[in-house]
Amino acid sequence: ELNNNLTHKTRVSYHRNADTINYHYGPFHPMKPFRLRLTDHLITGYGLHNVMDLYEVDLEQNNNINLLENKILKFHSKEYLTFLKNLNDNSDQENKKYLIKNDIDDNDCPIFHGLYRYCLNYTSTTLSAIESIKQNKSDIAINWSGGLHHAKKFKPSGFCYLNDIVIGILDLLKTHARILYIDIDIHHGDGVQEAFYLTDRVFTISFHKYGGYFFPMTGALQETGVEKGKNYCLNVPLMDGIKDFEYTQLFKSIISPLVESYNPECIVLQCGADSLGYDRLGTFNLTVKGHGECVKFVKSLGVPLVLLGGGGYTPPNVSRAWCYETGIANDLILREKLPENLPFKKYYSPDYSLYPELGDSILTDLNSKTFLNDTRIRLLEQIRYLQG
Ligand code: V1P
Ligand code: CA
Ligand code: ZN
Repeated sequence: ELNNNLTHKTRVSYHRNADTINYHYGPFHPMKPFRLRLTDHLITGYGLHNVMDLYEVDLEQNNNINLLENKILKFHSKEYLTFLKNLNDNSDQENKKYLIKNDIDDNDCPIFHGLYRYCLNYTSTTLSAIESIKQNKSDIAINWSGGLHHAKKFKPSGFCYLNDIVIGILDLLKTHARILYIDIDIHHGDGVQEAFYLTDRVFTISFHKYGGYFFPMTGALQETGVEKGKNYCLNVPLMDGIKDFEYTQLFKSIISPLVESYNPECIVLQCGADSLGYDRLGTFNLTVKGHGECVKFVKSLGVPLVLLGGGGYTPPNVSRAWCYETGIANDLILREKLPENLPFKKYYSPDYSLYPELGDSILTDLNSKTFLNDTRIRLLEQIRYLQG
């Protein structure tokens, strides 16, 4: 519930890097760091920067690139980090060799100008958010440029080069005993799941589209962790067209008993916005309000929270969702009418609303009531395996 805490304002910190928004994956690539610029303009347009602690992360001022690289090396291999670091200096032939050897898809993960700096930017911004939670300086820490959940130890995957989530969680494990990772991006959070598959100290759960060769093709209900990590991983495979009511109902009915049983000391929520209707890559039908309802629910659990971005390929909608969710973090319900004098306002036509309705041209919901019910029952069974 909003405004349930009248004695203390929720301490929210907003972590951003002015440089990250300037990078380009290439003209035909769906991942557009420009969406972060739209997001930031909306957030400032609504005045939200005035009610949060602002952290401007700056690599130039931060003379601790060594420290940052040490944290990255807690997950990624030395060889891979060296490859990323020397990319723009290496010969094309040397780069090609690493790509081939490691089966890297350079359509999804192109080598663009300043790639290493881009990676350090979003990763250090996530680490800045993590740090404010570690030091108990905020209740909720936000980095919309983070959440790149597919990156693997040795290689990039699905638009993600460094896995800022894994790197951040590994750092947070120094002070926090149990961390819950929730992923509402339409894609399976495979990189994060894999990194913590053998441990009970990080519980990972991802909601995603599964089936029909949808990237990355993992995330079946049966993937539940191994060894010490057995039962500390959940997957919620869904089909095309799921809508707000069904999604949020399923989300709450799973997350609620999960948090009760696992009792996490911190929650990291990846808020990939490609689960919204009309996403260029996604096939779900969530609205800004439905997507935000998940954030609102997680906030209501009263556990320290890190909010990260992720996917999202229709930039105006991505920025609407992340601005709305920044409002939710601050217990504010933002007026529907977008701010006057908003830069790039034409991108929000024809409605100029923060909460546009989905039109009629949405995909059919292929998730039957029986399918969703069966899925929920199986997931609740898994949760019962956790020690109370
Ligand atoms: O499907 C694939 C590849 C093609 N291979 C045979 C597998 N790649 C997807 C990658 C989606 C990544 C999502 C990242 C995230 O979860 C987190 C940031 O949101 C893909 C798709 C697609 N429709 O699934 N790549 C592209 N489209 C693509 C299109 C144009 C140019 C470059 C990549
Ligand atoms: Ca997901
Ligand atoms: Zn995605």
